[in-house]
Amino acid sequence: MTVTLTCKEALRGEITVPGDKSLSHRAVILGALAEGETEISGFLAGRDCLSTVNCLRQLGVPVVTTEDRVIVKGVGLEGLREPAGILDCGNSGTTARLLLGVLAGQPFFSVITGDESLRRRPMGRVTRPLVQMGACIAGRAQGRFLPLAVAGGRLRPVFHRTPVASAQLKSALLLAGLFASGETVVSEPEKSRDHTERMLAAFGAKVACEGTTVTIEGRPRLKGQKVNIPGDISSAAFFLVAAAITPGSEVVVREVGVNPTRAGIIDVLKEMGAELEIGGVRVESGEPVADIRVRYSELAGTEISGSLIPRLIDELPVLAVAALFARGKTVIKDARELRVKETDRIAAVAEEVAKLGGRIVPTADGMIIEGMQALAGGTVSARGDHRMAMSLAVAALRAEGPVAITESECTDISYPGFWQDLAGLQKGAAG
Ligand code: SPQ
Repeated sequence: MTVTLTCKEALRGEITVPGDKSLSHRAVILGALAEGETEISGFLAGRDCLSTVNCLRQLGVPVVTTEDRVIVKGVGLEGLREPAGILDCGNSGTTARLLLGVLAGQPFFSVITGDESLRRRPMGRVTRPLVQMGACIAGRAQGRFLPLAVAGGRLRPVFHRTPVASAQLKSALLLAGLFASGETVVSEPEKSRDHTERMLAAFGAKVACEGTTVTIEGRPRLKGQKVNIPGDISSAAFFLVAAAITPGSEVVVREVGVNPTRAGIIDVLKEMGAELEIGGVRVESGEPVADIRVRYSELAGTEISGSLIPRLIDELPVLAVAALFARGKTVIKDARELRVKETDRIAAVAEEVAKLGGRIVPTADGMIIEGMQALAGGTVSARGDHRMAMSLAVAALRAEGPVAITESECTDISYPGFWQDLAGLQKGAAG
């Protein structure tokens, strides 16, 4: 699908974005491993989370979806059954890595795979420690890429120091730790998003967090919960940046998750001079939630590096777009992980923006962007990467001519309804 954006209109109005993707995956997985029912509201019905639901169904977990709720009939830690077919994670790295942690602890055989993009993404960081815990995992390049065959079983707890700050790696090991007797410890170089720890504790697991180290005690009894999932800050990010860089804009995004381990974009946009107001802060299902108001203002370049990176890793492509229109230089570093996402997001954003006449200089672990650039119209490709599609849509709002974005249907992966919501906010300005 190609979407063509033609107008340089401001964005005005209020919006709630779909539920948080990371939380949606975790809620159905923990619901499956718990005893009793888990009732989830705000579940993201995007392609990635539906891949997780389908895999869980194949593992024998009844999951019922109604118009506004997902009900997971938990089977308990011992209740999953051997899948008759291959578990397909589609485009979702979170599904693959978190389920690998679960499958490692099962007394049965399973095969797990994904789409072309996911089959290129690194899995060795997860399979290596799971093998150390006692799982047998075989696959291409010594188990570094999907498809992977897992013969799980009795796991022993480990102390694992992760080479990268990755919530998926940490979560895979914590989930495997549920099936090991004793304490599994995961220590990261920087703190990655802590949704798994928070939700495990809410479901009744014994989890202790100290700095960048998490300890989980194995073999707990998890109890089904009611989980309310807030809007996804990674989806809100597109409208926060779009409003901040488009003259005349004012947008309120309601009920967004603002967990500090995810909300680095708020700090960076404020640092760049954006007019952001955070209101109505409250806690829902153990996660902080707020309403965010943003108005257009002139932005200034900044540096984004170090411990900030895991707090906004998925927002870097759209922040690179913001930097194109800021005064001065923006330097993004320590973000090598961007190269192993759905696409190599450093190369992809630099090459696609270049098609519109913009200049983003890619570096090994980030980007350098001189601000105050002008973009022309043109044709760009989302490359099947949802975050690229939406970042390019934001860039298009400031382009001089029409911008056609090919492969743009991939927004469904994390934000079904994105194009309608964008059009609605543009109409809000027109009306
Ligand atoms: O699930 P997937 O495909 O890996 O999704 C992405 C995204 O842009 O939506 C990354 F491509 O988000 C990851 C994120 O980058 C979701 C995630 C999680 O839910 O735990 C953690 C981050 O990945 P990682 O590798 O740093 O753990």
